[in-house]
Formats: sequence, C-alpha cells, structure tokens
Amino acid sequence: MASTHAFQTDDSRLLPIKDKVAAGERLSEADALVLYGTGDILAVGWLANWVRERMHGDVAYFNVNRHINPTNVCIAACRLCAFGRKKDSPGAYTMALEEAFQIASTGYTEAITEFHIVGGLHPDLPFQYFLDLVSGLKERFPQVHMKAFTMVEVAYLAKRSKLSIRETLVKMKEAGVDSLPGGGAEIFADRVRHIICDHKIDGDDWLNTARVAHEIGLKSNATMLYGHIENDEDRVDHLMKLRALQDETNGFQTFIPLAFHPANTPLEHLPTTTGMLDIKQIAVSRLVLDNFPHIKSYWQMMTPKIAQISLRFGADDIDGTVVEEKIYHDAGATTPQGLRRQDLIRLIKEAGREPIERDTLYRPVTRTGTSFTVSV
Ligand code: V47
Repeated sequence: MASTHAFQTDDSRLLPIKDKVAAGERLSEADALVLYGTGDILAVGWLANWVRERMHGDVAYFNVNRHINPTNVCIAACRLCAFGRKKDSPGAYTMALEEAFQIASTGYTEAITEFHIVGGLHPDLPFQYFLDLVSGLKERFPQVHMKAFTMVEVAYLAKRSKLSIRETLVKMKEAGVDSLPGGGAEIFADRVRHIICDHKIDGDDWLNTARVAHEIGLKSNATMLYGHIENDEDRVDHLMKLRALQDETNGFQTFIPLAFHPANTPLEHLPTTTGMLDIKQIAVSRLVLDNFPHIKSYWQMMTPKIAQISLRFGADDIDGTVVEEKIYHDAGATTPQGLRRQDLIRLIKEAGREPIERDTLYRPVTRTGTSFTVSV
C-alpha cells in the first residue's frame, strides 16, 4: 500500500494537490487542469492509487455479464459512432423479441449476473417493445440484473411516447430494469456536443434524466467519451458536473472514461488515444470524482493491457466478460469480443490485486457449479 513519504514529483504544481489529497480535501477545477497538464504521470498515478487504496484496499472488481444490443437502427447519426445505421441501410438490424431472448442465453457457459442492454434510437419501435424485452428477459432469467437503456434512450422513448422522463423510468422499473448504464454522456460542453453528437439530448437533459432515475431509486453509471475534439477544460467541466449531481443524489455507482475509437466514423481522420492519455484519464477521474465509489477501466475500450495497469493508477474495476461487443468493434476495436472469467481473474492477480467477482450493485458473488449466490 502507498504511504505519504514515498511521493515524489518533478512538477512543483503537484505539491499542493498532494497536500489536499493527504487531507482528504476536494480538488478544484484548477487542480484538475494541473493534473491534465502535467507530464508527471507517475506522480498523478501515485496520488490516484493512494485514494484508490484508501477506498478499496487491494480489491479489484469484475463481473460476469453479457451485452445485448437489440437494434443498431438509430436516427441520431452521431459523428462519434460507427454502430448506428439508418433504417434501410445495409447492415441495419433489429432483433425480434424471441431472437433477443435466444441470444441472451448463448455464448457463455457460466451463469451471467448482468445483462447490459443498449441500442440505437429506432424511429418506429414502440416503447412497449423495450418493456417487453426487459420483462421477457426477467421472466426467463429472474436472477440476472437488468442494466438497461442509456439516459439518451430513456429521453427518446419518453418523447416518442409523450410521457415524462419520470413516467418513462417508472414504467421501465416496473418492467424489470434494475439500473442504468452510463452511456450517452459523451462530453457535456455544447461546443463539442454539437460536433460529435448534435442530435442527442444535451448535457443538461442527460444529467436531469440521471437525476430522475436516482430519485426513483435506480442507480446508474456515468461515462465520458474522451480523445476526440474536446480539450482539458471540457473534460474538467464534464467531471465537475457529474460530481455536483452526485453530491445531490448519490445515485452514481461507477464512472467509466471511454477512449474514442475513430475508425469507420465520420471523425476517422482523428488519431486514436495514447496510453499516456488513457492512464491519465483514469487517474484524474479517481482524484476529481471523490464522491464516486468506483472508477472502471473498461477493458474493451482500454485494451486488457491498459485496463490491468490502470488498477495501479486509480481504477478498481475492469468490467466483465461482455461476450459480444458491437459498438467499439464497429469502430475498429481490436480487442476480443469477450473474455472468460479466468482471464479477468488473471489480469487482476498479475496486477497484484485481489479479484472479487461482483454483481452490478458491487455485492460479492460466490459461485458453486453452474449457479451463483450474491452476498447481501
Ligand atoms: O455512449 C460510441 C461510446 C458508449 C464510440 O455503464 C464510442 O457499465 C468510442 O456507455 N468510440 C456506450 N466510444 C458504451 C457505454 C458503456 C460501456 C461499458 C460499460 C458501461 C456501464 C457503459 O460508447 C456511448 C459512446 O460514448 N461510443 N461510439 C466510438 N466510436
């Protein structure tokens, strides 16, 4: 475990930040900009690791999950995305409900504890399709947690069904949604949002949808898409807005920085992120989001190698088995579609951490044969 006297830096601007971290004081926007601006990644990582170990000791979390993307048909045409298709375009698909139920049970031999369900903004699929999807999955897999629908999908379905955000979320919860994933947050700053995803809800609407979800008792995650046209100020603004909402609701579980994959998107002229930025993004997130319990280094986005190293730079979670991934693979990701449980355990152990399988709410999972129990 880290200790204060081992801290070393060649950047004196980090010394007052170290004092704040030692005292458990909240970092300011100016501090966050210094962290982004410094080249001393080891010092930033050391501080983030210190906070991470104060919160979680040596534990690192993973889960056994499966992604289900019911449709890639999407009206939004975001420049950041290679997954969405217009309704009649080649490659467009929409799963019949029975097909989604069948897919849910394929591809992994150990019992899944979470379905992660997200998809495009389909112009014709009725709200009832999504409710039936969740209730049908719940009926067939009652022990599996449904982490379903981003704030963007919730807001779109609300608009199309002429319901309020609250009414929409209540209906989803009644159908079996247990929590919400963190997608669609991208970067809240309007200047950037207008370029990368101009038809999506704006940052305030994303935050407000999350607020309502938390108010009705649904936990959620939050993400930030980085490594495209945003600058340090935009990243800091994004983190500060999430931190402020978390002060209000305490409904966020995990923050997941997502590295932009440019291939096959209208922004494919942009370079991919570098290892330095990926690691720094994890560390800065841990230091700034002092009220978020977990920082996830999502191995699909970061690569298993960077995700593993992140466990020493602020992250305490690397996500799960996933099984089938479409959003980043359409955008050129070269990571595998899924990892086995034992692969995740090995990554964590070789980082010198203690692997704990969790459910979506971070309760430890114990496996016996092909079934599991969750400690509550
Ligand atoms: O919102 C889309 C991103 C997100 C690209 O909550 C892209 O546990 C990079 O939110 N390059 C969806 N990123 C995924 C997501 C997520 C993933 C894992 C776990 C959780 C969680 C949430 O993927 C989108 C968008 O920000 N995305 N296209 C791309 N070309």
